[in-house]
Amino acid sequence: MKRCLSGIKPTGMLTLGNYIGAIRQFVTLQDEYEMFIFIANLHAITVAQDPKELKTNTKNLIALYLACGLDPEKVTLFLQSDVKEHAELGWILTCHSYMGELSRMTQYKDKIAKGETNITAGLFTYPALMAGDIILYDADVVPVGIDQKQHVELCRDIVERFNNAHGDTFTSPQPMTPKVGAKIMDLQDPTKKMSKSEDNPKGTIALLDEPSVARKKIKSAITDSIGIVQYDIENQPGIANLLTIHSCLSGQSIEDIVQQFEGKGYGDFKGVVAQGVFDFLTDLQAKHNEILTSKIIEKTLEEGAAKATLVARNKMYKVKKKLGLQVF
Ligand code: AQP
Repeated sequence: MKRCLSGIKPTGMLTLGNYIGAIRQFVTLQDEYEMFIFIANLHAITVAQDPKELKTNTKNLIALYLACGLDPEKVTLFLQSDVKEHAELGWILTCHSYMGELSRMTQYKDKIAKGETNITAGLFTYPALMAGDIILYDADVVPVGIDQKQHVELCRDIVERFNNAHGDTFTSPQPMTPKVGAKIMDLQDPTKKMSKSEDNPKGTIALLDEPSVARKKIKSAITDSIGIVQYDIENQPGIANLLTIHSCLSGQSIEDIVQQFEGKGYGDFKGVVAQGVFDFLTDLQAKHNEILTSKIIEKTLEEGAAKATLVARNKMYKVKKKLGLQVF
């Protein structure tokens, strides 16, 4: 069985973008692959985190993984920091990455472009840690939203370099992005990605938003003056984004939705999208609350860490031998 790995940072409230671009894929892939899904808490601390909030976000994230349909019987679900080998391999791969390639990574480049000055060394080197996360398990595929594709490509370069230098050691992973929904956009600025650490909550639907608040956010999403419900990402990015959201949540194709709203206005369209989001969140949050009050989170993380550690330790032994770090 081929292996699949991915993770999400517990850096805030998970958004509809995280669900549509990432978690939804994890759920469909869990029957096909041997899956490793983790909570990327070592990545979260590349920017300052309030420890209390980080703990809450971590619990919410694991509960949301489960509420969205990940089955701990099929998937190894774990906390990155519980498996020490992530940090260990991350360091080794940092020593196999070049400053030039790391400085071309979008997150770092964007922060530099915005003139941010308090960028940590961790934020600069985290793509090497991410490469380690993936190849520690010899993952064949990595389901990600489009923003993370670049990091998987970098991982492939590092694997090639490492394997050339030390002999065949790691599997080269393939990024996997969904055909529809690889980049859900901000509702107030549909030219930029919906992000959980966005300052303006109006443009973002958090999975734990009050459903009625989420409904209002959809209804006040920025659109255009063209007035036709059609998929035109360049001239109608707001409508294209709403069509994508509705298609992913309802399972209808974009073409079918466009046909359904022929001759109708944006008000009607937004009303239906908003109701879909409301229903989705209501159902998800009921499951999430049930999971939070059970003991399943603790058990899932404990068992997941034990299973992941077995694989990771075995791999690290081989890596250290190749590098001359393992003497006996
Ligand atoms: N808007 C999005 N549309 C589609 N996919 C998305 N992802 C994130 N936002 C969208 C995908 O979710 C996975 C986990 O992302 P992450 O939290 O580890 O990192 P991120 O991409 O940096 O997500 P955020 O929400 O933007 O976090 P912050 O604000 O903390 O930086 C990834 O597969 C990502 O592609």
